[in-house]
Amino acid sequence: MAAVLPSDVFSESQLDPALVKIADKVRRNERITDEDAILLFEKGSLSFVGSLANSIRERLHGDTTYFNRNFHIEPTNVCVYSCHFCSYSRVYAHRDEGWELSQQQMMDIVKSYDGKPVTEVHVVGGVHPKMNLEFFAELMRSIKGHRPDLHIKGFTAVELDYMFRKAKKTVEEGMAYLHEAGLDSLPGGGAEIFHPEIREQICADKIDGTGWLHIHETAHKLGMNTNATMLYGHIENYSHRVDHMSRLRALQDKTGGFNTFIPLKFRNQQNDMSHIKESTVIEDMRMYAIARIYMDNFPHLKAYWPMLGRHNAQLTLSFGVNDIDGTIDDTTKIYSMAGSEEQTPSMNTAQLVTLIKQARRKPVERGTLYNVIRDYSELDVKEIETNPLLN
Ligand code: V47
Ligand code: SF4
Repeated sequence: MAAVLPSDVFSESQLDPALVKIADKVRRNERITDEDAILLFEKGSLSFVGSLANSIRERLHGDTTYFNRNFHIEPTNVCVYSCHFCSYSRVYAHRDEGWELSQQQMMDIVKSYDGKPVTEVHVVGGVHPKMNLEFFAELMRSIKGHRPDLHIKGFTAVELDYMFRKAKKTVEEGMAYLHEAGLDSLPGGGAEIFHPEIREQICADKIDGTGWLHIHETAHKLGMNTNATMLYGHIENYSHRVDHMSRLRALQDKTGGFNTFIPLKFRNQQNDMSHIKESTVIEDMRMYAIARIYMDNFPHLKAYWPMLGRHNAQLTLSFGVNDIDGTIDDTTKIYSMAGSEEQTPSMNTAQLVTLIKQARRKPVERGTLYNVIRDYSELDVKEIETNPLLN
């Protein structure tokens, strides 16, 4: 698909002059300011921001759309924290209503993928007071001992902060220890909204924004890549979103260690914030588009389909997104419990490839660090379905 520049689509005489200036910056490949981003949120129509974002996406990646083959391990949903948006966790006193996996049970999950072409395990869960640094270092060693080539993307900054403090280690010491044990990279969770005005209302008791950024910076210094998320569409306003993205963009300027930015749509089922209406699909697409325009130093923008639903994730491919995460294989509960359309999130390779091809994009399987594993654009879906190495 050829990149369509905004000037081809809009009659600029009808546009707010400030929006025209932003379009010019994008055309010249210049960074937009925080004020520009707020203006885009306030005044940029879906087609305006979408066309700008699409031109950036096509400049960076052409039609390439990445996915990976992965599964999750969620060691527990017992959590010492009580984030109001969380539908998933159970307090320690009610742990009988939740789950706590043993090392053996987690290794059984890993072993159930023996012979299957997955490349990544994503380990994420609640913050359990008894699952400590040593417990997780042992898990890392066992996974690597069993399957050394499996990339371990694990633990939000929230989980890491708790386990390092409990083990009386500095962030530097704790991170180096887990990395040595086998942890390869960090997922982007726990970021929510950094601004204290919002963070104190939705997740006051866990690590603050500065602490989250410090943990990711430390990982980057050790040569590990990480992701970053933002939980949007609840009580925050546009300036809180821009503040959040601005802190991430500044850290990325410093370290270059982030791979992908993942806006996460707030889902409102079975949590303390259920009275808040969810964002509309139009607002979701505008969010992705503005993220692509503003986060100029993030190579990738991901739509996480188990949370957004596969059809809306497909739509984001026209609004700046170039990655839709992975096969998942029904191994995560965070989003089904929060009311996502995806109650048993699982897509095989053929389904992911079809989803991407229907959007007229080029499906490419990647490793966690965006190394290309296979280009599926020329492969027929039947061929994928019948080849056990491909599906
Ligand atoms: O930090 C919790 C979010 C995150 C809700 O890095 C909710 O590749 C919406 O970060 N509505 C954890 N979101 C998951 C995460 C993630 C997922 C997939 C890929 C990657 C990656 C990271 O889930 C939490 C929180 O922001 N979350 N509850 C909810 N009701
Ligand atoms: Fe615990 Fe994470 Fe849920 Fe917060 S979002 S309560 S830290 S599991």
